[in-house]
Amino acid sequence: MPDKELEKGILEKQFKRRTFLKWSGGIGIPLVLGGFGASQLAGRKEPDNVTKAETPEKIISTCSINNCGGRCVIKAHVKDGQVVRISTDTNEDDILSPQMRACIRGRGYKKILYHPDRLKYPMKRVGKRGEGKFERITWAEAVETIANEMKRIGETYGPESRYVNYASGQSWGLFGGEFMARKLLAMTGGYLGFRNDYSSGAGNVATPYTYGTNNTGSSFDSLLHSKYIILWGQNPSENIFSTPYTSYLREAKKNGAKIIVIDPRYTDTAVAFADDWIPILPTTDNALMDAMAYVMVTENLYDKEFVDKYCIGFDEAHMPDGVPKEENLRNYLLGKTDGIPKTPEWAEKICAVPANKIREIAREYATIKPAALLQGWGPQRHAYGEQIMRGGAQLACLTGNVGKLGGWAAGTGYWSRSGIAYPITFENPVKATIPCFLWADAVERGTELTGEDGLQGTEKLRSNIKLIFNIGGNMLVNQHSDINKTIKLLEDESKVEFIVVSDLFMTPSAKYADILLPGTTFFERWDIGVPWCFGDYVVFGEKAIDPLYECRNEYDVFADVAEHFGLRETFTEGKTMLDWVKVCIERTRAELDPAFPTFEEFRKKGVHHFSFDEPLVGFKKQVEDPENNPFETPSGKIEFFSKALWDMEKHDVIPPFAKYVPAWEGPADPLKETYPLQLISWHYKRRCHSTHDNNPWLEEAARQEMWLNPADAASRGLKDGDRARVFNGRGELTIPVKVTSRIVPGVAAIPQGAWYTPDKDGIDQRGSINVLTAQRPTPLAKANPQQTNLVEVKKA
Ligand SMILES: Nc1nc2c(c(=O)[nH]1)N[C@H]1C(S)=C(S)[C@@H](COP(=O)(O)OP(=O)(O)OC[C@H]3O[C@@H](n4cnc5c(=O)[nH]c(N)nc54)[C@H](O)[C@@H]3O)O[C@H]1N2
Ligand SMILES: Nc1nc2c(c(=O)[nH]1)N[C@H]1C(S)=C(S)[C@@H](COP(=O)(O)OP(=O)(O)OC[C@H]3O[C@@H](n4cnc5c(=O)[nH]c(N)nc54)[C@H](O)[C@@H]3O)O[C@H]1N2
Ligand SMILES: [Mo]
Repeated sequence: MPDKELEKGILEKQFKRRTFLKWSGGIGIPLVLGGFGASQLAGRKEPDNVTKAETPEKIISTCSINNCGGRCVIKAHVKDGQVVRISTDTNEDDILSPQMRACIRGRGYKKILYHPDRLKYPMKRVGKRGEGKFERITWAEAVETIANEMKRIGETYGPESRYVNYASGQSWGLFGGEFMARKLLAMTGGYLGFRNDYSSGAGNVATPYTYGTNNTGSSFDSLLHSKYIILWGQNPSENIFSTPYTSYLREAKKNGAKIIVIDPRYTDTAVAFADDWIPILPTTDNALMDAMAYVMVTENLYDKEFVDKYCIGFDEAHMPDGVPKEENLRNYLLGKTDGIPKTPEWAEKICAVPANKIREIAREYATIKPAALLQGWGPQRHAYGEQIMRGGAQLACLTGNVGKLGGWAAGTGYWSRSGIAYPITFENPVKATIPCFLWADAVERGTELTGEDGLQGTEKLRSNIKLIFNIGGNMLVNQHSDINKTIKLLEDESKVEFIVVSDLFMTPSAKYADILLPGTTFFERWDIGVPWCFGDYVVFGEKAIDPLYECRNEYDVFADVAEHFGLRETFTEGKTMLDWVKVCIERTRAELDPAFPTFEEFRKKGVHHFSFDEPLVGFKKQVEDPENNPFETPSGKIEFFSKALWDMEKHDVIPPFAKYVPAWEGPADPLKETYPLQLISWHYKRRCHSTHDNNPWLEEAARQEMWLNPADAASRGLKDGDRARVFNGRGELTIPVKVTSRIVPGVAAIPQGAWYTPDKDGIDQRGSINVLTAQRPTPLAKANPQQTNLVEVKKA
């Protein structure tokens, strides 16, 4: 059926159904009003005079596996082979097994599933790369071309020339297309691997220098015991780390916890939860942290016993061997090494938080116990993002809140105590890896990369990247930094010689494909939705409808490609996706958790909650019994001072303990005279990155707009709703302005993920922030600094 008609047909059916509901005495209304669960409705009888629908609607429980941190229950109401409506979890909402309610994105997914612009058949590029001209081909031709190019490029340049780009659009199920592409390449000679991610890249590398691990968090139910909670650059009301996280914050608040939000923006989280909002200039958090530590130390509020017993590097008496003893944290704070005491007045000038406020929160955090400092990752997607993650950890230790119920160790904050047995495995014969953020560098100058750049597993690469699989991701163009630079690189067909993209839409990245494949949505396949490590649940993903048009699962496509190498059986192990789902469940029951439901039980329940007797407390055993449980650091202690970092001898940008390092394109950069505003982005409630940018319902719910403080707007003659040009040396975009005192003066914020939509002069018309961001990596982790940008704004 042509798409427009399909969509129209569905709307008509929906309308009929609404009429039906009206007559049937209001079933569904209590859910809209809130407060009533399905159980209250179960006993109701339909009046006899209602006309029955001809084919009954079937409700199928499935799950989105896009890369937000939650997984939720998406109930597809299927009639005549079409999803006519979406509802969500109606189980009783209990704090120990909370409802897995879908948010606006999940509930609005029908507009993606049946979007008229869905890719419908495989295509090959016919114009210049990036021009967006494609021609329909058969699946046989698509598969054969991919197999031939894999072979040709592998034979000409070696396996290190083949790369699967970071792509998170379907990464939280069993069959992420990018993962299946890696298996395919691993089986046929190998590929250049990557390490780390775009999410918490700086933190992932930095935090272990303090604690030996990134597993520094506690389970969210531990927050019910906290008396004071600092959400440092974290916005869970809008960006989902775990579906029920905010339920725990709500309970914590009911229990009397005071909640502080530190963010340049008065976020939805601040609106919903904060007793106090501390606005701050981006990139300057470590100045605030240093001053808080200064107050704790000079007012003798810090937990001396904890610091002496568990930490090294605080003072001369606790320094590692082989380093100058005076280079300790305490001397730095007091100004003994550099002549600058890190007083609140010193910090105020840098971060714009009033000195008295700094004193107040330092005193509160040091004295109200237990207290939890949770760090978001927005603050570490910055030029020196490593510092903020170690800085938060330093404060958690100074206040002695580590290893205690209701405390929190800060840092990256991973925790995990639930899981399933992941059935599909493979090994890449190529051991070389790059940091994921450096893929464009590996296209441009891969053979020149060294260990200094973060190349590992080999001294030198034998080739630049020549082939890219970009599967279920928009990183090729939209989500990576400096779009204008990246597209120039991709347009040069002598550099990357072959690009395969699989997606649902003609995204900015898809335009750069040589072969473009139409993927399926989660409604069209079997799967299991796995939350990020912060979740104690898994969600069943039943196939609700057959794939639309000629859309295909990457698993099946790559099995066909494997066949060209005589490796179909090796790729599939003789299994369909449904078989793998069953294997996963059986192995989870056998190897991990005998109480895990069977396939049919899980399918019926839709969601499985793992249950625990008590909260998980990060570093509990290290703190309760340190002799038998050393930290996983070189010293076995918490390392304020890391000798490993000291030995790198780049103390100005990689200091041995966390401290404020003024950022390039931060508030102290002379470039501010040309580009006076700091520009940050955030993860928006109406999108998962770039996914849903084309969803009309969500555009209505929350449009793409830039936040600007009234003072900055007035000095530029901008009124609320005006269109503005935003530009710097890397690019330019236009976007409507929301003039609001919900953002600190001197800072502009654009929600990340809008689709790059250039006009004929290359000026983005949609507000795609990555035309303005930089490809300069952070010094230690080589991570993405996509929040560190200076720009100017003018009326368009
Ligand atoms: N400026 C700036 N840039 C950022 C960030 C930032 O904060 N600021 N954040 C970074 C972070 S943390 C991340 S994780 C990355 C995310 O960047 P990406 O991993 O690229 O995520 P998405 O943009 O959501 O792209 C997912 C793509 O998959 C497609 N898709 C969705 N579902 C399916 C499916 O089932 N099958 C197939 N075949 N395709 C599907 C969608 O249409 C979409 O095009 O962005 C990074 N970029
Ligand atoms: N709805 C939704 N949920 C999501 C996602 C999504 O795209 N949409 N993406 C998921 C993914 S992959 C990730 S990695 C996470 C991202 O999770 P985070 O990285 O934590 O989210 P962000 O919104 O990028 O940043 C959080 C906050 O940091 C603030 N911030 C920016 N710079 C600074 C600074 O210098 N200092 C301080 N103190 N605050 C600063 C921003 O204003 C923002 O409110 O979210 C996940 N959840
Ligand atoms: Mo992310």
